[in-house]
Amino acid sequence: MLCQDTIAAIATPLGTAGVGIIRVSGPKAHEIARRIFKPTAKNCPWESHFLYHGDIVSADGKTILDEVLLSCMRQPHSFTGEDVIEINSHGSPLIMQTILTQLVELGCRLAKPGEFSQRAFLNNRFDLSQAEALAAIVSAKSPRAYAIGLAQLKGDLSLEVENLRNLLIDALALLEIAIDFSEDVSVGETPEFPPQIDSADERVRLLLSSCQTAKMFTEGINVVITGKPNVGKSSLLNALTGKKKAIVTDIPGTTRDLITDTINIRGFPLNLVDTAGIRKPQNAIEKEGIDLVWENLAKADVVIIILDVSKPLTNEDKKIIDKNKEGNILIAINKIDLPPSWEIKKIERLIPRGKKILKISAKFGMGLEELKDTIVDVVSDGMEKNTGEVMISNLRHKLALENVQKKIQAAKNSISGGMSPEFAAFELREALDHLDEITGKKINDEVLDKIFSSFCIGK
Ligand SMILES: Nc1nc2c(ncn2[C@@H]2O[C@H](COP(=O)(O)OP(=O)(O)OP(=O)(O)O)[C@@H](O)[C@H]2O)c(=O)[nH]1
Ligand SMILES: [Mg+2]
Repeated sequence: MLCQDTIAAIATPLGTAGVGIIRVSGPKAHEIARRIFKPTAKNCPWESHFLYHGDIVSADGKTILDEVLLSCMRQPHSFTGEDVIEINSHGSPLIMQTILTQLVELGCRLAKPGEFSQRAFLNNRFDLSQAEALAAIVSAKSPRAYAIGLAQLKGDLSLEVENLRNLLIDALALLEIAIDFSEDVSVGETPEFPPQIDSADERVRLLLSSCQTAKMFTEGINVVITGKPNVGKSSLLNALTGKKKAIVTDIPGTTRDLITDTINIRGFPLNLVDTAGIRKPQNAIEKEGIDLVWENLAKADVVIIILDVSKPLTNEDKKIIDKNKEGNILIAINKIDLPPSWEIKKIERLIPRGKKILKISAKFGMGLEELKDTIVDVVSDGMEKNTGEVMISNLRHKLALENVQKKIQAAKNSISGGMSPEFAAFELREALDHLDEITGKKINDEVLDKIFSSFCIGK
């Protein structure tokens, strides 16, 4: 499906850089390139997939705007499947904008966000899940998130969806046969159960079980640091990030706002959140800060509760432990460089068995490596160990798969309930429709527009 209009956009981030890329796609791409580009070589062959050196000139041909490298890719062998040109200009926002303006004057339309990818999808260069993987790669926060996106881009998820489709289609074929012969089945006899339904069900279950792990790799693990004032929460944030992100003083109640930063541990992005110390608030500002802490504790994947070993434990410490102890917590006993004023055994009695207790000195960097490892252990403990398989990292795919699962379940129920095979066939056809939403085989234009509009301009 080739589009009528030719679109153009700056494909690199707007800012100063060595090189910037302006991308043009559509039926007039080459004609426009010939008008705006003066090649250095006398006999420029304008062959596809070659890079040419020359100048970009103004529409009247009188002014040189920049010295560039230009590549042309003829359809269908281009990113979008259309005629494409890419201009590698100098990376000045002013130059790139000037070239883009020229392109528009010569008949290009400014591309909408994600429009190049949308055209690639419409021209079957890849399916929808692969297009989404492209966007995920661009915004990946960790090497593992990148790897998940890359596997999806290479078609791992598309292949798994295809395998699932085949299982459901085979099951449907068996059900159709059963429908044709249903008059021969006597009343009360349960129709044959196509084994492919169970196989498909198991594969969908496995895919869905990867969501939580994938989400942690892509969005990161939310680690909230809590404790009463002055125990060393901000010191820990600074020590873990290696930056002076938060103000550290010996005045209790220093931190009020949430202070966040992300670090990467074993491929997981850890979104660290330093918070206000929890105590009876002394003023309205501190109260707001402490309210924020409780909100964030509810959303945390892991809570680090800090206790100061150099000062006596108080009811505030106990209250913080008590309110969080059922979640994913780990206790960091801080300031171990100072003489202790209580014994660790005291804490063991306050928390459920199996919760981790670590000794650290945020100020002197002691015990931090173990702490980082333990944070990842705490979250990865509950995950299914299927990280080598295809992973689902996109909410839209997850929702579609949940619907597939519901429909498969409905099909199973109807067969085991002795209903006519037509009912199960109906459910499986709906399961197939939901499956096709993932790859975009069956999806309405509005949803498509919405998906692609969340991509970057020039992508
Ligand atoms: N000796 C020692 N002092 C520490 C350690 N960690 C923090 N401190 C000191 O404890 C004081 C409080 O540290 P902060 O990191 O500001 O504590 P906080 O928990 O963020 O305090 P609030 O923001 O007030 O809730 C500062 O004087 C730090 O230098 C440590 O491991 N050893
Ligand atoms: Mg602080």
